[in-house]
Order: sequence, then structure tokens, then C-alpha cells
Amino acid sequence: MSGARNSTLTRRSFLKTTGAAAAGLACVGAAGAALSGEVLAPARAHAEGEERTAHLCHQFHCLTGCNLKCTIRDDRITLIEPSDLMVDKKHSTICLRGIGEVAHIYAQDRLKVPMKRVGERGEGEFVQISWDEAIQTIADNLKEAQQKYGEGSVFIRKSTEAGIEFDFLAQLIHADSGGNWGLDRGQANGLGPALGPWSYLSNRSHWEFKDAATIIELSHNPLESAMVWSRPLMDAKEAGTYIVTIDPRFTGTAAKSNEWLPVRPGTDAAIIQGMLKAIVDNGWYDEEFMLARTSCPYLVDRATGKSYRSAEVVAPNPTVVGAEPVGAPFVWDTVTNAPVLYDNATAVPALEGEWTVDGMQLVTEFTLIKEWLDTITLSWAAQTSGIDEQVIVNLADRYANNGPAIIDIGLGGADKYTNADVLGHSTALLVALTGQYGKKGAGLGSYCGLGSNDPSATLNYWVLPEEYHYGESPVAMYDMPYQENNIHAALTFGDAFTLEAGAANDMLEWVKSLDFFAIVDLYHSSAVDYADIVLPACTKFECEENVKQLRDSMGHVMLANGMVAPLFESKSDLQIERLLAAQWGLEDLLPETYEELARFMLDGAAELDPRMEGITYDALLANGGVMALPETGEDYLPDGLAEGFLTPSTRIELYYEYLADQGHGLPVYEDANEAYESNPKKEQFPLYFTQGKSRYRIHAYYSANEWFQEDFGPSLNMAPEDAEARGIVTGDDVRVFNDRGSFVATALVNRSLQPGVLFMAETTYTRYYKEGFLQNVTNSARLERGYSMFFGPQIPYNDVLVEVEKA
Ligand SMILES: Nc1nc2c(c(=O)[nH]1)N[C@H]1C(S)=C(S)[C@@H](COP(=O)(O)OP(=O)(O)OC[C@H]3O[C@@H](n4cnc5c(=O)[nH]c(N)nc54)[C@H](O)[C@@H]3O)O[C@H]1N2
Ligand SMILES: Nc1nc2c(c(=O)[nH]1)N[C@H]1C(S)=C(S)[C@@H](COP(=O)(O)OP(=O)(O)OC[C@H]3O[C@@H](n4cnc5c(=O)[nH]c(N)nc54)[C@H](O)[C@@H]3O)O[C@H]1N2
Ligand SMILES: [Mo]
Repeated sequence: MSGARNSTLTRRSFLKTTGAAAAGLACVGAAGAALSGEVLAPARAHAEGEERTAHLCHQFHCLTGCNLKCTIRDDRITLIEPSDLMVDKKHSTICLRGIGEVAHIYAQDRLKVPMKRVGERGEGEFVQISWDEAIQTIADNLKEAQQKYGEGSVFIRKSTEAGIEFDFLAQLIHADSGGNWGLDRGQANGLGPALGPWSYLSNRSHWEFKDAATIIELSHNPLESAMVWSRPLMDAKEAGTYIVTIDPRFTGTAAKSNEWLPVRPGTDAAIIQGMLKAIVDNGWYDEEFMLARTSCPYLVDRATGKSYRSAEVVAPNPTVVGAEPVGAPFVWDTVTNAPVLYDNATAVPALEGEWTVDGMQLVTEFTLIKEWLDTITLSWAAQTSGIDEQVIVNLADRYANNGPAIIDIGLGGADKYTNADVLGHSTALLVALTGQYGKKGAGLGSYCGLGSNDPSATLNYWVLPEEYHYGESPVAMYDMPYQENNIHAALTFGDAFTLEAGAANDMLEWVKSLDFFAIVDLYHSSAVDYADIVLPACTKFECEENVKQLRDSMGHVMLANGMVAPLFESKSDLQIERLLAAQWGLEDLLPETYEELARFMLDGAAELDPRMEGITYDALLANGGVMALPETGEDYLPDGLAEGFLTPSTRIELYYEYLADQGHGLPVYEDANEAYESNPKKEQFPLYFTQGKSRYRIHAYYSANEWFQEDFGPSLNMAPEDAEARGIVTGDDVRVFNDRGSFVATALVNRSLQPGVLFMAETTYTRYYKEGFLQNVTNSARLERGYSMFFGPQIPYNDVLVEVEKA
């Protein structure tokens, strides 16, 4: 396209010519219309093509970060392959989103030019405007809102993938960035008080999977949601590890497992509690661990439900919002037959029992746990979860008695029901009673966290001067449609309003009530139609300069290098932030270029972390942008138990005093908000509507890849029984609806689902549906007790009942 033939041409001068050509093209297109021309035309062979390769770190929000090798021919990305620069070759990975990037980068549905809304919000009528007008309109509107309604009236939020390197704008003007995220922390809320605030992320490596005798994949489908991390699971399978998947759906992961437990949606805690019951009734628990590492021997006052503690204050539980510092717990010493402090070295604490002290009836936590378990039965667990009693007992036996065991939790699935904290609290009990924690091949949590499985780098973080910081967030974004708030103007990078909240009709009604809303996105995402101003960002593969993001992933530091100029009239996020900052006279606080940012992040990093020695900007460039961190060996992870748990007594604390008043001192079972068998709503809306990740997309991202749309548009998986009862066959358009909204999708009748349960990949942009979109029916119920939890109420996307009919 550029006509450049000289391969020694510098990258910068190369960009200058091609950038001008691309900008010229962009002017031809009417706003919103396809801007095709040469940019989107198929590549042509050139007599003397200029070809080069470049590398970059791909997406993070699939929790991966593969390094990709891109072949660029005549300034067009033509081939994407796994990196050949990874020192550890097992990390030369790619998935179909990486391979499909060519179709994604050059997609018709890229946002191409800045646009201004002309129709009503939601109608999607836009006209093209200049960058100058767009930037000024946004800056003026945000400032105007602040002048009229105060600083806190502006909301600026970046979607995860867009916000990884920097997020300056919200800080520059003290904007509200949306408070509690409400995502992926449902079980975490229940695990935290027991095991510490970040305990939902495993503190062991998934490379230890092969050391486990048993792995339970609890509502996790790594074969799609952690595709390139499938290797440790498959290594374990080969090594003979017994893999059990608990999922309402027969997933790819279930297919590779030894056993699949088709749980009824929203009832996982019943399985775990059935296991607890079997473990306690059969004496399969680990007394030594319970006494040394858990609160099982701590004393509780039966009458008040309060823990019996010393007067001397120790510390508040860091995972309870507004918690007061508490005293140290007492245990019952069987030698002196009296209460002593839990860490008394000479005492021999009782695990069970009841004693009267100063008129108080004191019992141990384990006694309370046993009494609670006496109130439940295995047949209840089976009836509630839909899993046979004997299957639950066998799983408990295998988990407790057969060597090291891992529970690898998914942050989708069971996490996205209002009762997820009860599930988290229940699994905390399971590890506490069995000691399956903090040793090789044993553990609990999400195992595919970025950086936790391979050494990660320490990089300098670009910090703004102190006076620039986020404003307060008195109301979380998911609460904004329901709770009074002072937001009048919004700017989002990505489709937060349609993705990071359930019940889209409520959210979008609220968005429509704003004075102003602008969006910066790469594609025509679902939220775009509601914006007043739309700015086109470029992909990771495009940049105004020779380098782009600096990231660390898979034990390597990666600097994106030598890609192509921004397509159409798009710009990089950094330049967009700078243009806006300039309107407020603050652009000098931001890095001028990605190069400056990368140099800053690397400069002096070796002083923070000796492993960064020699990993400099120039060295990275000389190495194609990729350098490995020094090997740390298999056991680089800290011993899970050496320093104890991040709880006031540094042991696993099982009894949640702060929830005792609400009946949840122990994880007393609770139905989900909507998805439960005896819900009267089931008469009208009899089907459970579950969602999950798709290997084709990262959330809604990659929807614009036409190859994927052809193969995988919005499709509703349903069981043959449910389809037949409604006269539906594969390929039919079906309407999915409940009292919150509706949408139309294509039916995909198959045996992966038990009758009564639907599944759909979350989600795809509104423009690919014939009518409505998935988020119209999802649930936005907020759990009241969630407000006192560390991560706040979580969005219960899966806690949904619907009905389906032929459209
Ligand atoms: N390809 C791809 N990978 C991704 C992402 C992506 O968008 N695309 N997103 C990333 C993000 S942000 C996250 S949070 C993780 C999530 O990772 P996962 O938790 O593995 O993802 P999901 O597919 O949302 O949910 C897992 C499974 O939960 C099942 N499920 C639904 N309801 C229930 C239930 O009540 N009980 C049980 N046991 N299972 C249930 C679904 O059928 C699904 O198979 O994935 C990450 N990885
Ligand atoms: N119904 C339903 N909804 C769900 C879920 C569910 O299970 N069901 N799961 C949820 C989960 S687990 C999560 S974590 C959230 C994820 O929600 P997010 O954190 O918002 O998701 P991302 O995929 O990181 O961001 C997607 C948006 O950012 C844009 N984007 C991507 N890269 C860039 C970039 O470099 N620059 C700019 N400016 N924009 C970019 C994309 O075009 C897209 O609009 O979604 C949740 N939504
Ligand atoms: Mo997530």
C-alpha cells in the first residue's frame, strides 16, 4: 500500500507515509458506514514486497498474555503465529483469537472515525466529526458537569483490557471510577474472612497439578477460559491425577475429566456441604491441621454467638468492611481445664466440647460446625444439587483420604449467583477440615491468575503527582441505576455499561438520563449506540510510533514492536488521553509516547528487582522485544503456610462472627436469588439461563471477527427435551425472555445440557443479534450482606430464570 520497497527504511519514516495514506482514506467514509477502500481489501501480491516481523504481548483479559509473532507485508498484518522468542518453549502459545486477529484487526465493524450522535440515544445514528471537535466536546462536557454538579459528577471508567498500562484521565480530574467492581469475587467474599483477602487466587502454581492425586474443577472450564493454560491440566491427566468437573454443562473440560458432576445451577454449596457432612460423620478430617492451623478449637459464647476473646485488642479482620479490632481468641486447655489464649505453647487445646465460664456456655467452633452439619443430610445435599448422595460421599472420600487434592475454582459460573459467598465459605471449611492447603499438589483458589504461575517482573509504574487521584466512588457502577448518585457525565474506554452490569434495560435507561456520555472503543460495541461522542481507538497491533505496550507475562518481559500505523482515523489510547488532557492543560503529566512510558517502566527496575538486571529498553529491542526473567525453579512460590494466613490470628478463621446476626456465622445454605427449584417465578420462567466464556471471544471482544460470526453468532444451547416441548429445532430463531427483557438468538439443541438448563456464551455486541441482547435478561440483584464484604455485592449474571419460545 505504501509503495515502500526499501527494507532499510526506518520504521518511523515508514509510518509517516502509510499513516498519511490511511488518514486520506478515512475521509471518504461517511460516519458509521463501512470505510472499506484499500484498508479492508484483500492483500495483493507485490512484485517486491516489503516484509518484516514484529512481536507483541496479546490479550490479558483471557488471563493469558501470549507473545505473538506477526508477519507484516507491505504494511499489512498478514500472518500471526506463536512467538519464536520465548526462552521457555512451552510458552510459545496461541489460541484461535490470536490466529484470528487478522480478520479482527481488519474487520468491517471497527470504529473508523470520530462520530457524533444525531438520533436518540440507543438508535445508533451518527455523523462523522473531526478529532478536534470530538475531543473538545468531550473535554468541555466533562468540565461543565464538574462546574455545575461538582467533581464527583463525572464518571470515567476503563474496561479491564483498555486499562492495564495506564488510566490517567480519571485521576487528572478526580473523576468517579465506579467503586466496587462487582465481578469475579463472589466466592472470594466468602473465602476471605477465613483464608485472607486475596485467597481466592491460589498461592500455589498450576504447574503442580501433576502432583495432585485429585483435582476438582469447580465451575471452571479452563479448556475454553484458560485455553493456553490447559497444558498443566493435561500433564496432570497424563500423570494419573483424577479430575472431577462440577458444571451444569458438559464442557470441554468435563469431557477431559474422569468424572463430571452435572450440578443444578446455583447449588454448588450443597455439594460441598454434603462433602463436609460425609467427612465429619466418617471422621475423615485432619485433627492435627485443624488444631494447629485453623480456628476449630476457638471458643464461642453460645448465647450471644460472639467469639470468646481477650480484652487486649489484636487486629481487625482485614476482609470485613468497617471491622473493629478484636481481642485474641481463647481455646480450652485440657491440661489446666481452663480457657487459655489460642497461641499458648504449653496448652493442649480441645477440638470439641462445651464448658461453663462466668455463666457463659462456651463451645468450640468445631462443636458448632458439627451441630450445624447435624442439621443437614446427604439426601438434602443430593436433592438440592441434583448429584447422587453416593457420588458426593465418594468425592469427599477421594478428596480427604487419597493424597494431595486441589480445588481449582472458576470466577465465572458459580461465582455469579447471589449465594456465591456461601459457596466460598463452605470450601474454606472443606480445606480447613482436611488440611488440603499450602503444600505441593494441594490448594484452593483460581489457579490461572496472570503472573502467579510463572515469575513476574517488577516494573516502574508511572505515577501522577499526588494532587491527581481518583475521586470518591460513593455508589458502585452496578448500583447507579438503583441508588441516588451525582453522576451526570460519563466517559468509558470499552463497553462497561453493557458488560460490567446485569439487567441492561435498567442500566441503559440510567445511561440515557445522563447529560453526556462518550465512549472510546475499537469496535461498535453494545454501549456505542448510547454515546453522544464516539472515538475510535486502535488495536494493540497499531501505533503512531515504533513500539507499543510493555507487559510482563509467562516469565518474560515483552515490548510490542514495529507494528502498523493506526488504521482509518483511529488513534492509540495514550494519544487519546493526551489529547483530552491537553484540553485541561495537563498533558505534560503524561508520557508523550509509548516509548517514553516503556523506558520509564524499565529505567531503574533492576534496583527494585535484581532479576530485571540487563532487561533494558535497548536490550529488549535488540532481542525482538522479548526477554526472559531468570529461572526461579519450581518452588519459587512462597510456602503457603510459612507466614500464616492474613487473618487476625494468622490461622484459617472459620466462624464469621460478623455475619452471626444474619445467620451466616457458618455457611448456612441459602438459595440463589432467582435460580432455585422452588422459586414461584419458575411457573412463568421455568428455565435456568447460564452463561460462560467462549474460546471465540474475550467477553464481547472479537465479536467483530467475521470468521467467528459465521461460525459462532449468538446461539442458545438447550437440551433436546426443552427444545422438543417448545417445537424448537437447531437453527430456529428463538426468543429468550423474562420480566427484565428479551432477545432473539439461534437455537443449538444439544446434549451438553441437562433438561431445564440453558447456556449461552457471554456475550456479543447488540448488532449481531436480530433483536435485543443477552444482557437484557440477566440479573442485577445486589446481596444486602455483600455491602459489608471486602469486594462488595457481586453481579449475579447466572442467577437467572427465563422462558424460551420460537421467534
Ligand atoms: N476465552 C476466554 N477466556 C477467558 C475469558 C473470556 O472472555 N474468554 N474471560 C476471563 C475472565 S474475566 C474470567 S472471570 C474467567 C472465568 O473463567 P471460568 O470460570 O472458567 O468461566 P465461565 O465459562 O464463565 O464459567 C465456568 C463454567 O461455569 C459453568 N456454570 C454456570 N453456572 C454454574 C453453577 O451454578 N455451578 C457450576 N459448578 N458451574 C456453573 C458454566 O457452564 C461454565 O462452563 O475466564 C477468563 N478467561
Ligand atoms: N451476561 C454476562 N456478562 C458478563 C459476564 C457473564 O458471565 N455474563 N462476565 C463478566 C466478567 S467475568 C467480566 S471480568 C466482565 C468483563 O468486562 P470488561 O472488564 O469490561 O471486559 P474487557 O473484555 O476487558 O473489555 C472489553 C471492552 O474493552 C474494549 N477494548 C479492548 N481493548 C481495548 C483497548 O486497548 N482500548 C480501548 N479503548 N478499548 C479496548 C473492547 O472493545 C470492549 O468494549 O464482563 C462480565 N460480563
Ligand atoms: Mo471476569
